[in-house]
Amino acid sequence: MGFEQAWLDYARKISCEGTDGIEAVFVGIDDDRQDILIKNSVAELQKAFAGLFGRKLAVHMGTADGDGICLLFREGMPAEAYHVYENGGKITIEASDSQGILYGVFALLRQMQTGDSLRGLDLTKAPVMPMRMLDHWDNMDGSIERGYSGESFFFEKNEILVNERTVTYARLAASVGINAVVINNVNVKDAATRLITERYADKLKELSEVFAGYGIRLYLSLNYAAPMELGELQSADPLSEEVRDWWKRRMAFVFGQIPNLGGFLIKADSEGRPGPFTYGRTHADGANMLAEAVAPFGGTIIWRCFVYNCQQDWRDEKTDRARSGYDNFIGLDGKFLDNVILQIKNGPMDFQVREPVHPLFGGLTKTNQMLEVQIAQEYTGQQRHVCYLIPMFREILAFRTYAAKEHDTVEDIVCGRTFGQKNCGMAAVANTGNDENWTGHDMAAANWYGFGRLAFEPELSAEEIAREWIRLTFGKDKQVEETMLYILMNSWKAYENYNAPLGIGWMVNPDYHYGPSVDGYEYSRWGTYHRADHLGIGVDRSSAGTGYALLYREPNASVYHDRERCPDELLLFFHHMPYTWKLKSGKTVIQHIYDSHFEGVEMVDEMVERFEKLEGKLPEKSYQRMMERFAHQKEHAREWRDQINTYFYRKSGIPDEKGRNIY
Ligand code: GCV
Repeated sequence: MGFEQAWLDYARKISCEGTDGIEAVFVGIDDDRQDILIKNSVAELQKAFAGLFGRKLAVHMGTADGDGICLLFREGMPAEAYHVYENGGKITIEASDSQGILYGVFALLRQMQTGDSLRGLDLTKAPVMPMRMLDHWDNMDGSIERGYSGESFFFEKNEILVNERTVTYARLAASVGINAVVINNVNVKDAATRLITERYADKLKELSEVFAGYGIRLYLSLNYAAPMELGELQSADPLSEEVRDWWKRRMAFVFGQIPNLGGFLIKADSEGRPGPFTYGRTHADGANMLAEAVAPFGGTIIWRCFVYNCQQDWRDEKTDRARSGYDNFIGLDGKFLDNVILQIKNGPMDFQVREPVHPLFGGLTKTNQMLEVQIAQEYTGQQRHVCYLIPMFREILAFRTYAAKEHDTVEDIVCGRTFGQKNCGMAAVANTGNDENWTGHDMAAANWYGFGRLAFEPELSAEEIAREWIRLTFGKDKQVEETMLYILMNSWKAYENYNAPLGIGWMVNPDYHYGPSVDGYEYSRWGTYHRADHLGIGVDRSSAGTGYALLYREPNASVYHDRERCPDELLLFFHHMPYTWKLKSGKTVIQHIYDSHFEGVEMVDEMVERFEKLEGKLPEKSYQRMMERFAHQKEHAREWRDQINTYFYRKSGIPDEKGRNIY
C-alpha cells in the first residue's frame, strides 16, 4: 500500500519570514567526521526547501562561511543536543554530535512550518531522557498484536522488509527525537525466535543501517527460552553455565552481524511467555544473565515488569493483579546490572483510560527504570475513536512519588534526576501499520508525534504539542487549528466519560478489547474485576482489602487508602463504594455514572459538529477518512453510554435524577 508523509509532508507551500535569502547549506564539519547522519540532515533540508519553496539548495562542503544554513560541530554540548540560531539572516545549527545536528535540522524545519519568522530564532535543546523508544508489537507473519492501522511494514510472510517506507518511518521517528525502536512483538514466537540466528542477519543489518542514518538504535524482543526453542539446549535456567555460555556465544554472533543493535526487550513469565520462574530463579537472575552476555558489545537489556498471574480465580478476593508488578520486583531493587533497565507500564493494570501511577515508580530507588505507555489505543478506542493521550502522559510524568525530598516525580525518575541513573527514559507501544496514513485514524498520528516530542522535551504542554502537530500536518489555518485542538484536548476526557467509571477500568469485550461489556471480564481468569452488586461497586484495595493502596509512599498511601480523600477519578479503583456515596464533586456515585456517560456522548457530538465545518479546509481524503471514524465514534459512544447506564440502573434500581432515557 502507498503511504503519506504525515507531519513531514513538504508538499504544502508555506511562507515564513527569513527563509527567502536561504539558498545554500554550508557543512562546516571536517570530512572525517561527516557521516550518514550529516548526509541525511543535508538531504532533509534540500527535500524540505524543494517542497516548501520550490527551491534547490546548493551544498558547500567544508565551510561554515556563507549566507544560508550552516552546520557546525561545537564541543562541550550535551549528547544529542542542538543550538539553532539566526544572525543577520544566516542560520546556524550547532551540536557536538551528528545526532544533535539532525535534531537541529528537524527543529529548524518545524520552526519554519509552524512559526511566522526565523528572525531572532535562538533554540537550545538537550533531550533529558536518554532512551526514547517505540515498541512495535509486530509479528513476523505481518500481523500486529493490538494493531489498528493495517499490517506490519517491518515484516511480511516471515521476511523482513526494508524499503522506502522504512526510510520514511525512520525520518518521521527521528524528526520527533525517537532514538530506539523495537521492531517485533514482545510475545516472541515462531519465526521471531530466529531473529537472533543467521537466517535474518543480513536483513537486520540492512534495517539497522537505515535506522542508524537517523540516529535510531535497533532493538529486538527476545524469546527467553530461545536456547530450547532453537533446539540446542534442554533448559533455559539462568544459573546454568551451559545456558549462560549459549547466550554469550549467541550475542557475540548477533552483535557481530548487526553493529547498530542496541539490545533486547524481554517479556518473561507473563501471559504464557517463558521466564526464570520455571527454574525457581528470580527476574534479576534472568535479566543479569542476558545483560552479561550483551555487555561486551555495549548492549542493553530492557526487562518488562508486566508480570502477573493470569490464571486467577474470580472468587479469590485477596489476590490482586494490581499488586503483582510491585510484589515481583520490589525485593530485587539494586540487584540488576547497570545495563538492565526495568520497563514499567504507567499503571499497575494495563493501559486503561484511567489508572493510578505504577507504585514501582518511587518504590524502586536503586534500579534503572523506563516508563512504558501505549499509543496503540488498545483500551482507548483502538484508533477508531479519537483519544489524544498526551494529556494523560503529562499527568503521569507529573506524579509526585515522594521517593526523595525534591525531584521525585515520575518524569524526574525517568530522566535520571532523582537517583542519578544514566539508563532510563520512556517507551511507547507503537500505533503504526501499513495504512496509507500510518495510524488508521488521521488524528491518532498526534499520539505518535506527541509521544516523541514529549519524551524529547517533557516540559512541553499537551496543547503546545497538539498545535505543532496540527500546523505541521494541516497548515496554519486558524479555524482548522482551533477545531482540531478542541477535539484533541477534549478527547481523552470524553472517552473516559463514556467508558468504565471512576478508575475501575475494563468493562470491555474480552480478547479484542473493543466496545462495552460490563461483565466481560467479571468472571474470568485475568484478575480484572469491578465487583458490582446491587449496593455498590469497586475493588477494596485498602488494608481491609488487598492492601494495594499501601504500596505507595506517604502521603500518597494515606490519600489513596482513605475513601474520603481518594481522588474521585480513582475512587472505584481503590474502594468498593455504595452507589449513594457522595463524591467530592457533590454527586452520588450512581448519578456521576449517569451524568458522565451522557456528557461523554455530548462531548463527542460537539466534536463532530465542529469537525464537519472543516469540510473543504482539509485534504479531501483525510477529511473523509476522519468523518467515517467520527460517525462510528458517535454511534459507538452511545452504545457505551447506554450499556453502562442501563447496567447500573438495573443493578442499583436508582433512577437518574434528570429522568433521561435509560433502558
Ligand atoms: C503484547 C496486554 C495486551 C497484550 C500484550 C500485553 C503486554 O495484556 O492485551 O496483547 O501483549 O498486554 O503488554 O505484554
